[in-house]
Amino acid sequence: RTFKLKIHCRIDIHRLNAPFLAIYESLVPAEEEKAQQKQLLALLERLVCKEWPKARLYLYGSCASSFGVSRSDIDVCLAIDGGDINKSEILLRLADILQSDNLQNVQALTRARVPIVKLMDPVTGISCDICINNVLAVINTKLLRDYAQIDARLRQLAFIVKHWAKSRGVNETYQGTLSSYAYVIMCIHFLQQRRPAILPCLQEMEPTYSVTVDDIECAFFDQVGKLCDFGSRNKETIAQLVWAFFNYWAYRHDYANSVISVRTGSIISKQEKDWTRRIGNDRHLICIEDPFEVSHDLGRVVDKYSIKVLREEFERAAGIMQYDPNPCVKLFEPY
Ligand code: 3AT
Ligand code: MG
Repeated sequence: RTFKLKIHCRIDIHRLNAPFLAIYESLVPAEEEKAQQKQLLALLERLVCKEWPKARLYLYGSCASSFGVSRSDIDVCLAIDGGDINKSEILLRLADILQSDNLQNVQALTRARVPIVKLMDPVTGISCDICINNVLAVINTKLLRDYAQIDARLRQLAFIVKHWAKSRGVNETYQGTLSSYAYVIMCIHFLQQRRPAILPCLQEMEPTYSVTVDDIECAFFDQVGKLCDFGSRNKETIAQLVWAFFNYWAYRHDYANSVISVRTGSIISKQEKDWTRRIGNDRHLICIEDPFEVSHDLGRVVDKYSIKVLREEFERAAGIMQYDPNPCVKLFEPY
């Protein structure tokens, strides 16, 4: 009986590969959009260098990590030297400069957790956030991009998970659900845990890249061209992985005791991290260790209401993948 059920499920799941790949393809940004992003970055570079000749601009976030879907905002980091810089002053000056160059909706958010200037380019319609000296984010972007180059299934899975999370309203940190960055880390962890593994743990390998930022040592193996066969012993397809991902977060993850850790390529205990109880606003109801800022739980935004919403959404998705005849529609239905 079990045998029959398994066969049944496999046939169904293979039938879903083409539609999932089609959804993935429809989300990948066109070359033209990438060119427009570069053009906007070049314009910003010119404006910034006039005022601060030694400053540099870096793209980070999903448009640089290769996890950006079509029409995403771009994230830019202004790197500016000097220990005694006043970020608010620079952001306000930057906002003035941008406004005078006809960029639209320019707003300096100097009190945000990560202070930024927001803007929209009227020529391309692209929106952009500029932060200052957020070097760790530039490095975690590189880590994500390097993982994406090892196995194509990571990018496929992450696009589908992000699309699902946006459609279902569970990609809203201000409402206590998870950031896009957290979802990508969840996908990397998941693919590290498959047997045979689809992704290695780059931070456990001999480092070929190493920088120290804010006293945090960021070191990992980044010659990923040498790893492009890594996942080839695992033949799971994108449809199987989407099914297993939701099943994992619905029924297999131990929310009470476990922390997922891409840094170690494993699961570690909440006890070990002292994440067993609420401290301040960090409730640790779903624990996702940041790969570099190890004291930082990417799930800390989740509260006792939103954890229910999240887990119900994982269960809904797992149920649809298991039983629905047309999961590619139902999964992404607006909530
Ligand atoms: P979208 O495609 O924009 O939804 P994203 O990956 O660009 O996804 P964000 O725009 O929210 O995500 O964030 C931009 C980058 O900032 C991603 C990551 O490098 C960094 N970042 C975001 N949230 C965190 C966090 N909680 N801890 C550390 N770095 C973060
Ligand atoms: Mg972004």
